[in-house]
Amino acid sequence: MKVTVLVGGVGGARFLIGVREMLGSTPFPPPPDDSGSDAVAEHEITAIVNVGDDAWMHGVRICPDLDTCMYTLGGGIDPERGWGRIDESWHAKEELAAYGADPDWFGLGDRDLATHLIRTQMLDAGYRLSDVTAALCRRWQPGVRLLPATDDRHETHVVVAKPSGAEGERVAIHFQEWWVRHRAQIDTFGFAQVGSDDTTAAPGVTEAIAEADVVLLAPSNPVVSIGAIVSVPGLRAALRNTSAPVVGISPVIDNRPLRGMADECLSVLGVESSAQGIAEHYGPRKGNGILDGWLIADGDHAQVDGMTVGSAPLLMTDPPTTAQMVRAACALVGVPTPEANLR
Ligand code: FO1
Repeated sequence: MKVTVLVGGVGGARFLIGVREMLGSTPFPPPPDDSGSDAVAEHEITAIVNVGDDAWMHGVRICPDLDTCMYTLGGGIDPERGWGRIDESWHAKEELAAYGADPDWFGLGDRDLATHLIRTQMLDAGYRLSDVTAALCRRWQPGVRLLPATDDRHETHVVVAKPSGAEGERVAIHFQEWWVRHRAQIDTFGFAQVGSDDTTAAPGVTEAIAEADVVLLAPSNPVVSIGAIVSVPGLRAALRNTSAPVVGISPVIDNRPLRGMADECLSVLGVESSAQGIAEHYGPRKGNGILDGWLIADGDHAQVDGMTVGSAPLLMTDPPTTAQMVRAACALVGVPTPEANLR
């Protein structure tokens, strides 16, 4: 079966672990087909990854959500932080700060820096972000096809009250500055995608949505992760037109996000940070929204006309538990899935 997942951030990466647990690995990058074998793999997992968090810092291109997925699936992630590399050191960051180089608030790890240097060199050489991602995954072998939502610049910037500005003065800052430096604790008025005017979906992205047996929206931040992906021209239409059912997994339990700041982002848009509020925000495909199914945490409640709502335990404690969440999401819309191979 073909499963396509829209993901961002730490929650999204953890969710992909569960999809891979259920279906097994999808070789990525694909092996050179010198084998001539036209054997079609039984299952295929494609992740469409948010690039709204991406930023140029200290002369390198940083892609937090792509790297979080790549490191988490490839076994290189720092599990406590949920981002960056395990066994990390921060000498380059300290040296940059000693020079007074800005920004000094962003955690650039030494091991992580190698990823950004390779990526920056390849981008400078003219490779697209999707090619760069496949090349980096030659080392990490994530077992899931990782596609950036777009190869174009499509950064999330945040409109805030200008720090030490005149009353009512506003300024747009990069999402990373809002998220890391200010921890969202600043008067915030909205989000905007900044980048090229002719942003298009990366190669394979709309096909992965159109040809899927099921499309899943991971329990990622509905605004700056899922929202930033869906804001790529053509993606909302692809979701509304695919023959595959589209199922969202709620990012809240007991109407609170596990980690991250989904509630901060939702409140900026005036959306209630609850299973009900987020369901209405995504909307039913039978209306002008993007969901057919909505899987919420046991104990939470949601009811939206045109949307099939189900509940399950949503705490992603380990891969088999997360795999059960994936099965529950597929079952909600009648998509059969392989049973847990009882070890
Ligand atoms: N998050 C932080 O809270 N503090 C950091 O210093 C930080 C550095 C960082 C470096 C590379 C990277 O890939 C991610 C990093 N993150 C950091 C996480 C990132 O800001 C957010 O988790 C995502 O952008 C939101 O999903």
